Amino acid sequence: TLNVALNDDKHDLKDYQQVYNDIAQKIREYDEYDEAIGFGPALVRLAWHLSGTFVGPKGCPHFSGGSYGGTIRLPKEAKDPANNALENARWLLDPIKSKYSWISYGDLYTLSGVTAIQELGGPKIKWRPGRKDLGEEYASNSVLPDASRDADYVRGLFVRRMGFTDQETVALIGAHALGSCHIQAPILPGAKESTGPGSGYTGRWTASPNFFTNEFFRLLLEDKWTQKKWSGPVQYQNSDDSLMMLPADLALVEDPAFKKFVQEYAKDQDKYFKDFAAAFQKLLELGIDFKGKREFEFKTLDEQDI
Ligand code: DDH
Repeated sequence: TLNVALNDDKHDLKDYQQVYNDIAQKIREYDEYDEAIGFGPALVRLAWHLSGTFVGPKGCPHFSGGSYGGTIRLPKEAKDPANNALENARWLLDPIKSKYSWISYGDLYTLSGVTAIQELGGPKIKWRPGRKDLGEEYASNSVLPDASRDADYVRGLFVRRMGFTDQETVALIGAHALGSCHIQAPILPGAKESTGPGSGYTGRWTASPNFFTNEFFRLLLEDKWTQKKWSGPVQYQNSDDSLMMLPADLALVEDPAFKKFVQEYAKDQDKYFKDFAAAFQKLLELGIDFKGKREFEFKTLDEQDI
């Protein structure tokens, strides 16, 4: 069980906007990273993998995981194979953590996910601070999703274990509009070699992996997905073999209840953005009681003419 007392509000919107801006500048600075996708998608995945360790449900006195303790920085959790390649995202944020030593890892990593979603053209995500760093005894391992599995598994993990609805589950997985799968972790700026293995899957889900869109849903429905012939893990390719899907992605169109939301989001980007924003905030707050705490909403660099 976690100690979920929140840090006092010593910092205001101005302080957190400054951290947001520094993260956003880093995303801009290293736009050539990972075959010109940049660091945005990796930061979204970092926030999700920190938060998605939650074993709930909310209100149950014996829950574990979630973003509160910032535990993905600790060896037990960092070395979970599901977290391969995320050392790169943490590398990007280390100098920001040094500059703003008052911010906890949980707050910094969740804020970086919010920053990336917004800077890549996604919706505004409401965000709340107050997480505190916890030690290795609170770190998780082996609780993040297995990409080779089906709809029942996905529902078991998101709905029964984490307390999301079917609709929120579909909305969250639509984040796969961003980024790509890696056999080897991308090479860091200034480095010669990869930091280590990736997930073992390969390819991008969409043709615009550095823009947050509802493309993932449209492609799921409109392209033709066949099993890729290769020696790697089972994954799917589209008609011209330019894009990919994981088995757990295709589960969203194999299950009728999930598919209903895929169809809705493919048609209606505004609805998708609204639902994603709410579900992503819920993900970042799993297991934490923020009742009555102020929500912050950040301006993008563009909106500040930076
Ligand atoms: Fe994911 N994801 N994800 N994912 N994910 C991968 C990459 C990215 C699964 C598997 C993989 C979510 C849900 C699931 C992002 C966001 C989100 C990769 C490739 C695999 C594998 C990693 C690599 O090789 O570098 C599975 C399985 C699930 C599931 O739900 C069943 C959710 C909910 C999110 C979210 O953000 C809310 C993003 C972004 C990436 C791209 C990362 C990158 O570096 O690029």
